[in-house]
Parts: sequence; structure tokens; C-alpha cells
Amino acid sequence: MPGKEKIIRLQEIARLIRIDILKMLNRAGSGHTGGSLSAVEIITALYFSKMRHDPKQPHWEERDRFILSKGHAAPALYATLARAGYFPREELMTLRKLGSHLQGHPDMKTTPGVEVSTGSLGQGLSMGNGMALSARIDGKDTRVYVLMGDGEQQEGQVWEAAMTSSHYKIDNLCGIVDRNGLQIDGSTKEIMNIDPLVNKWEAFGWHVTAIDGHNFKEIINALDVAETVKGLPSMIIANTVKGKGVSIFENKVKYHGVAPTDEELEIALSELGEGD
Ligand SMILES: Cc1ncc(C[n+]2csc(CCOP(=O)(O)OP(=O)(O)O)c2C)c(N)n1
Repeated sequence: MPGKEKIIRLQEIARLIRIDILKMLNRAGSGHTGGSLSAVEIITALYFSKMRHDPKQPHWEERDRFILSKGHAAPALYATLARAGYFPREELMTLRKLGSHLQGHPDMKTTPGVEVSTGSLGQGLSMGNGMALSARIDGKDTRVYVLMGDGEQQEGQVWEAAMTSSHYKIDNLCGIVDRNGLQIDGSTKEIMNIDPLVNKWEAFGWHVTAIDGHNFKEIINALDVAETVKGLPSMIIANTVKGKGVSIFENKVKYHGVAPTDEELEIALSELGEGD
């Protein structure tokens, strides 16, 4: 269990990451605000608490792997990687600019720390299976984490991968669903209901936990438990709020793929406090 001090440190990192995300999106003038903000605590917990990784050696063979299957939340990954030390934070302000390595979706060939190129929804878990299986074949204790969206659960490939993970007992794989309840053009319930999600993953042979995806204690605890589960893959259903942290963006479908204007950024920064 993480102590109080560690939780406070992670909350501060998450706050600063949110500020970076909003500034870079505003500068770019386009991009995905809601689904980046909902994933902040999950990605922060992985990079600043759970995963074994070294920003100075992005290709270190013993590292754990993170796959952002919901690749449109790239700003959250970029802001986290920069803060962890993979590349200078100033580069965040080049998001989506011509010639920048920080494009709208993650590119493994250009951005240090990005493990796979994503953006076409539904593919991350299959890639996670491959990475986790190859680690097992190589006799490494690497763990692989795959973050998906809840709208993404509507992709057929997710369930092909789900079957594969349990069939091959891939227990060094941990999936996480950022369950913010919204997708590109409405609520998941109305567009293509994915409920009951916990039962679905259990029926596919996974160990499943449902948590508050903004609560560091619950996130870290669930990640720790997943590590102890042997013989089957683990899934964490993280209940989140799309646009989390800024009142004008929270639970608003509109901010799925819209960047903050100057006025909206000002409101956001007044709510989030001083950056660094
Ligand atoms: C295969 C595929 N189809 C469509 C899209 C366009 N698209 C981008 S984001 C998105 C909605 C995703 O919703 P969700 O998974 O719930 O993401 P979140 O709400 O966390 O941002 C869609 C349909 C895509 N990127 N890939």
C-alpha cells in the first residue's frame, strides 16, 4: 500500500501533467482533451510508481512496457514521458506541429519511450499479448500494461485478444479500461452498450477488479494485486470522469476531440493552480 506522502507526491505530479496537457493542446489548437484528462492518474501511477523503466535508456531490455491503445490520448502520454525525463518538456509545445516528433497519435519510431504506434483503436491488447508472450519465451519478468478506452471495447479485435490472453495464461499482462462512460459522439451506454463489463472480462477468463481510476491508492493496489495473480491475465476497470480536473470539460462529450481555447485554458489553469 502506498503511504500518504507518496500519494501526495503522485497527486502533485498528476496536477502538473494536467496543466501540461492543456497548455500543449491549446498551443496545437486541436487534439483530444477529455480522454487525455481521464487517463492522467492511471498513466502517472504506472510511470511514477509501478513500472520498471529508465528514461535514460528507453530500450533497456528489462523494462516493463506500456501500450496506450487509446492512442488519441497521446497528450497524456507525452506529458508523462517528458516529466519522467524521456525528452525535454519544452518539446511538448510542438504537439501536432509539422516536423515535431509529437504527432496527434504516438509514433514509436520518433518519440523516446513510446513502445508502439497506436491510434487505430482495438489493436493494443493484441500487441500486448505479443510483447508479454515474447518476454515469457525470453525468460524475463517483464510486465506489460495496456490502456484501452471504454468505447474501444466495442472493437471486435479486443475480444479476440482477450481470448488469446487467457488461452495462453498470459499473467504478465495487465489491461486497464479507462471507463469514462463517453466516446466520440455520446455515451457508451447509448451508442453501443458494453455492460456488464466486469462479467464480460471474467467470462473471457480474466482476473478483474473495478476501481476508482482517479484514486492513487486504489490504482496502485489493483496494479499490485494484478502482479500476484498467476495463470490468468488481469484486467482493471478504472471508473473515471472524462475531462477530469476541469469543471468545464468534465463529462462533456464535446471535449472528446476539441482543444481548449485561450479563455478555456485560463479557466482551467485557475482551477488547477500554478504550473511549473
Ligand atoms: C479503429 C478506429 N475507429 C475509429 C477511430 C476514431 N476514434 C478516435 S477516438 C474514438 C472514440 C473512443 O472512445 P473511447 O475508447 O471511450 O475513448 P475515450 O473516451 O477514453 O477518449 C474514435 C471512434 C479510431 N481512432 N480507430
